[in-house]
Amino acid sequence: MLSRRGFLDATVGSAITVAAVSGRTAFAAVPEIATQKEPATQSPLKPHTGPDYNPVVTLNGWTLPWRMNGDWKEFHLVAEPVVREIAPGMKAYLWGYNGQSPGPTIEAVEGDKVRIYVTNRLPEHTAVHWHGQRLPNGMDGVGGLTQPAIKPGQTFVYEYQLRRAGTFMYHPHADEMVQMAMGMMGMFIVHPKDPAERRVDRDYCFLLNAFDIEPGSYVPKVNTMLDFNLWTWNSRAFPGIDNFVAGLGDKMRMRIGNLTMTNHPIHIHGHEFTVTGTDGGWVPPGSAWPEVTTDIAVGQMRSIEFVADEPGDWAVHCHKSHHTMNAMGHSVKTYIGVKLPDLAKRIGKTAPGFMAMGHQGMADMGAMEMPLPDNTLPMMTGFAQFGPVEMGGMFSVLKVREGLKSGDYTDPGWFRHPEGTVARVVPNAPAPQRQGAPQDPGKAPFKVVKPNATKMEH
Ligand SMILES: [Cu+2]
Repeated sequence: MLSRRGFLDATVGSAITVAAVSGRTAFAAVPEIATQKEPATQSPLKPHTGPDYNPVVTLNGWTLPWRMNGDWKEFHLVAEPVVREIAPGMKAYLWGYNGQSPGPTIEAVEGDKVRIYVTNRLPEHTAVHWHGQRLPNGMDGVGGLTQPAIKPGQTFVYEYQLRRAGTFMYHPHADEMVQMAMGMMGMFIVHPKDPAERRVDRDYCFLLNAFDIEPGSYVPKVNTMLDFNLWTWNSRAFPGIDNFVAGLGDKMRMRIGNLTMTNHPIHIHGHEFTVTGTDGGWVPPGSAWPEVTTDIAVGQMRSIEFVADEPGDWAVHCHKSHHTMNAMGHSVKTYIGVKLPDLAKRIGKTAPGFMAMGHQGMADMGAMEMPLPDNTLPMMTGFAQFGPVEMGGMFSVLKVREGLKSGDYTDPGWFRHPEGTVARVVPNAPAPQRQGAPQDPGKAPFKVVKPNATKMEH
């Protein structure tokens, strides 16, 4: 979780380590390298050059610093192996940029001339594609097609002018399946030239990504096509994903890009939003459409906006329920309808120590402290003020609070509900017996279908 201290540190710049800069090297041919290893959301980077804009907040991430060189805005990306904490209790050995996966968010303004240096510290060649940008063909970053691959140890430079505002991404177009499965990706935000255009109070961005990491291991399986077991936002899984903090009445934006191999219906509780941006840029205001769930297909970007007008702790999640669980759930059998204590007793005779779970659906997994292999995450996890949340993966909380200062992203704790506004138990209400309900599946008046043996499809 984001701590106030973490934020203050980031504000004064100490959380970002910049390679030692002397007066002589400050304007060397290649800009210094900024690195970030902290998994907490870092303070947005206020513009120190050019027109004003309200900077984005990268969920569990950070923004790449830049320098001006004449009228060019210069950035330096370093493709390299990184260690990313997916959530407390699990680390992954990934590939990313500047110390982290995803890489830092690149942020600039419509009309800016950008010069982006890319240094390759990977054990293999790479190239960077600027997904969604309009640019000269030779700057498009497709290895072999528009440029030679960047070999290990080489530094390439990309130069182009940002022609339109919007939400974009960057990722390799070289050994793509491996490099994306290893976590190489980042966001690229271009603000409108006019600071008043499309302005919001809080502007969050994150990428949808996924990994296949065997419990107990650290390196993603790079040839997995669909059957991933860790569904993440910016390479973090719940409860490792920071909250979206909102002041009551704030105009909110979430910019979401999908670099997984499947679609994700992203759902926000308690509010309706409008889709204000797509891959193609801004949706004209009269055409923005209202939703509470928006499906984001592979390779797409969506910008959604709403007014945070309902105080509370509101769930924000992918609506595919197997995307709100973590690695340890993927091989759990269905025990619904099985009298587990009996089964456990029988198995226990031959396999001492056998633990049965799941006779209340799978809720036991959330409440129980299950023994886990080293370095993995329980399927359903996380606690809130009323008990286990029983979630994992692509899940977070939108915390809307009255009286937050603008720019304060500190976790405000759990919501204090006004009296009488929480669903409650009805005392002394016996559950009525169902009439004629079959107690034994053997006597069921319907055909018992054999469980489907096919693999779960993601
Ligand atoms: Cu999903």
